[in-house]
Amino acid sequence: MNKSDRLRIAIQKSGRLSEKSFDLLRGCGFEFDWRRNHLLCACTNFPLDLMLVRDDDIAEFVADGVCELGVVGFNMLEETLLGRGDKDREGIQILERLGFGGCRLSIAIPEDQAFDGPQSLDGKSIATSYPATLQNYLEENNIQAEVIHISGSVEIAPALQIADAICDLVSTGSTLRSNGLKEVQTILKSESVLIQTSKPFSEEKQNVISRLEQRLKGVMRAAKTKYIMMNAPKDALDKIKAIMPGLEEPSVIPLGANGEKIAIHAVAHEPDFWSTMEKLKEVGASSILVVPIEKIFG
Ligand code: PRT
Ligand code: ZN
Repeated sequence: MNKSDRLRIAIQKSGRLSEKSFDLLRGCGFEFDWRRNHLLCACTNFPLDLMLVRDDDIAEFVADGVCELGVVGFNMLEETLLGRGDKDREGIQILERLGFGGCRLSIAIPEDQAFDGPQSLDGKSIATSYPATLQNYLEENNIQAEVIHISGSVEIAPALQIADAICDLVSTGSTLRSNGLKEVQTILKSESVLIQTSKPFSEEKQNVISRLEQRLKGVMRAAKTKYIMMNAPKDALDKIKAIMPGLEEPSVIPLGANGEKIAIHAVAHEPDFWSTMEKLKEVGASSILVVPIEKIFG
């Protein structure tokens, strides 16, 4: 393969998304020639190079075609594209929502102040590291407020009287609480996404992306799926299927001489296996084993 046919993917070098981004790629079977403080890190068993950069630069690099793929928070993607005047996201394509790095971009005000809907922000000043996203929200909602761009520690702006309100990322809400603020309006919900450039690239690279995407889907599907085994009275089978609608074609094996008991083995998709196991026990299932699945393919 030509050197220029190696795919480039930008991920966060160090921060909240780094470990999960790495884990996902390692889960796909990619091994890396890891060198400390290098910007580029070659994959030794797949035509792929990692670009390790700040999260602020990822969407920019992908939109400019410096790399074909990137893993970035939707919040940062939106901010970058709006900042480039690309409201319709023409510069990139979202390939996958990755299910980690969940947070929301919200407006918060001092706890002791009243809020009667977004219009109460009229005439106020709002400090944020997301000026383009906030400006877009204000314009779409016809709110006349001043956007004050600050790059870090946004949550202390009201106490320092730099702004009346803030617009920042929230996950647990504890940063807001410990700064005497309350969340009053969510303007964007976010999670990490896999993005692809809209700039043209070779067919060879497109094939590599398709292979990478297929592996990624396999890893993500496996994360939500378990292999479940249990014993149960024969007449409980229908009740068990009703408890687990995500059960895929279970194998049912008669147990003992009279076949009154059965063993059930199946792949299952369940949001909460603990509560499912409790319900299974109630209908007579016993020896319930839930086993993780590493990969699902095909
Ligand atoms: O150095 P680099 O520029 O790469 O990293 P960074 O410091 O700018 O970003 P980083 O690592 O903090 O965040 C990277 C991405 O993680 C963000 O763009 C989001 O997509 C995602 N993410 C998820 C979060 C949070 N949750 C989050 N809680 N990013 C930041 N926060 C901060 C928030 O800004 C606030 O200060 O955490 C605080 C609030 O958290 P709670 O739990 O107290 O509500
Ligand atoms: Zn950053």
